[in-house]
Amino acid sequence: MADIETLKQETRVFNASDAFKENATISGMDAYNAMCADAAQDYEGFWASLARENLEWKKPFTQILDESNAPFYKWFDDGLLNVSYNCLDRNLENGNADKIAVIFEADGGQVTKVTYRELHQQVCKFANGLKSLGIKKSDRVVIYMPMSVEGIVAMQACARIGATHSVVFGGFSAKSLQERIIDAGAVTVITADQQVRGGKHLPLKIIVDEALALGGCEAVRNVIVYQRTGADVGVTAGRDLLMSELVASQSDVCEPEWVSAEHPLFILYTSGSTGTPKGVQHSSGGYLLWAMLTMKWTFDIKPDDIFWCTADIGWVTGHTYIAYGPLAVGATEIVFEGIPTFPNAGRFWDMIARHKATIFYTAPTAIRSLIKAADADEKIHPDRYDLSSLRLLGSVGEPINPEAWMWYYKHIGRENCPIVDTFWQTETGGHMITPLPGATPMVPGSCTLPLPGIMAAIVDETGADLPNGQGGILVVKRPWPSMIRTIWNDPERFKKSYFPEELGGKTYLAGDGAIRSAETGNFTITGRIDDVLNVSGHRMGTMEIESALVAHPLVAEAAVVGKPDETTGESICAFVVLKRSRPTGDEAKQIAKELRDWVAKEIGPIAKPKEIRFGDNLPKTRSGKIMRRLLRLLAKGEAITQDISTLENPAILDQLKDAQ
Ligand code: 6R9
Repeated sequence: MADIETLKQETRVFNASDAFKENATISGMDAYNAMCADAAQDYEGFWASLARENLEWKKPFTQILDESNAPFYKWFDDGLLNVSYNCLDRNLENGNADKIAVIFEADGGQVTKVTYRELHQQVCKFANGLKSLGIKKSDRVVIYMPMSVEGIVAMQACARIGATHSVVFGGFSAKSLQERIIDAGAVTVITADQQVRGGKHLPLKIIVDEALALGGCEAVRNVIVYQRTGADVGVTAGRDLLMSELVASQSDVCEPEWVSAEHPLFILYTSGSTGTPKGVQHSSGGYLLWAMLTMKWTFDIKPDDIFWCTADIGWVTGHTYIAYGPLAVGATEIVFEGIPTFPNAGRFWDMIARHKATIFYTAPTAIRSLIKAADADEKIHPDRYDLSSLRLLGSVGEPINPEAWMWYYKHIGRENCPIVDTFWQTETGGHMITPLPGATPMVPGSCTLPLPGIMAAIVDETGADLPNGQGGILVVKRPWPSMIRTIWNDPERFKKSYFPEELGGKTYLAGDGAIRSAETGNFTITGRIDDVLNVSGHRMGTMEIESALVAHPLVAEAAVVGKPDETTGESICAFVVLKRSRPTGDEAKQIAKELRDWVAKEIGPIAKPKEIRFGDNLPKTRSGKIMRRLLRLLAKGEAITQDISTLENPAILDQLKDAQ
């Protein structure tokens, strides 16, 4: 992985071809600068006209931005609309009824195509089904589903009736699912019997049963099961229903529930630096506006495009760039059930060629692992596939190192596709800092410039602006339409986490460090400034993993740090003190395995520590604080040259030096 010093010295610059530029929605830097100037001159007017042009309102808004209760900002609050209407009905009215909305490819390769008309029907039927169960506006519905058309239908159906969904990634454990069901106060869980990934059938419904059995989920009246594999997963009478039976007798007409632009469309849980995951609450109007604008600005979406975002609907990228954005702009999108390495690591390239994808959006971690795979096996090297349909590439989830960028550019884009390195977060709802493909000169490893109207800046701990060339804290100085509205059930934590008093209480704190180039003003993200890890683009709090470890009967104390990893960006390294004597050799290996499995059960397999090291103690200051900066160095295998005079027990460092 390139470090920040190498990134700062990155001098390569790439531009879109003239042909791309000419046809681009935002063409050339003058156009970009003009939009930024418009936003700066009349901030509210800028967003208001975009919201009028892009969204269809049942009742137009008269208020634009309401800052009276900052930082609980409101946008377009008195306007009424429906997100599902904007994504589906609108396409039936404007000539897209028979256009393919979704090309679904199953793990095993079966392809199903769904038109806008069919998707609309499915959503209306399911929405009526939900209503028949008594689910109504503002109820919360947890969705624990595989990548599927039905998953998108479930989300859209909730939006149609004004229920707030909370999608939980299918890799989370029963315990994580239970915590989210309880926090959201869900009345229904929508799931599938099983999910199919890499040829394996994995449980979903059984995990829902386990989650509900853990207790505290009494608000859940029903579990709706989409039959993906038809496996026998048991039925709890009076509670469980098959999705197919629920929709069978439903009408395909469902009047949308018209809601305020501020109505919570969804809650999505994400990791913070402390405590339990935070339920990030998003709006309807501002959020959908952003999904549409970024489809147009960043992805330059055109009617003939075949758009493919490889994310899972369990993450925010799958919300904005699978479930909502592509549909709201009437695009055709690919939805993929499986994994990039099955049946072999050429799957993505094969799918691009077969479906003639034009825009491809994935994560650096996938790119890095596919580079490795291509190096190891000539037969699945992307050069062997016809990728000529591609015209634009995107990256999301973590910093992309310049070498991976160059490989992506050369071997996937064939030096003919701009790459948009999109920086954003669950909390921001959509892209924030990213090249505009027909305008911004691209620099490998840099997310370049903020979108028009996004007042991103780099400041020090007191909130004072830093000059370009000096690294600091990334903030956004003005509210924007798709920003997080609050943390569900915890407005105080919302204020503390994102609008801290030290920065004046009105500046959004992203939680990332960044630096701007002295020459170009380009932003480069330098990584999280809090205790959040990014493993394969998945966000995880070190505290969450530590709590899971100490919940194991053998563990006395645990500290978790991130370690740079060539493929996954970061990997999890846990330092553990047991209640018994420090294990070594085979016994250490055995206990380490047991702890890994334990964490997988507590949180999910994505949170398994790659490395576990045992000590008699952890390095602590005399006041008893764990010295994490030393643990980070130990994890990296670097020599400790800093002052360790405040360290209570220096001998411990030797013990923790080596992985077991
Ligand atoms: C969309 C998404 C957010 C965190 C964010 C940052 C990292 C995302 C990035 C990036 C550098 C990019 N991140 N995109 N870092 N360059 N293009 O990933 O949301 O899961 O909430 O993660 O991911 O650290 O703060 P989320």
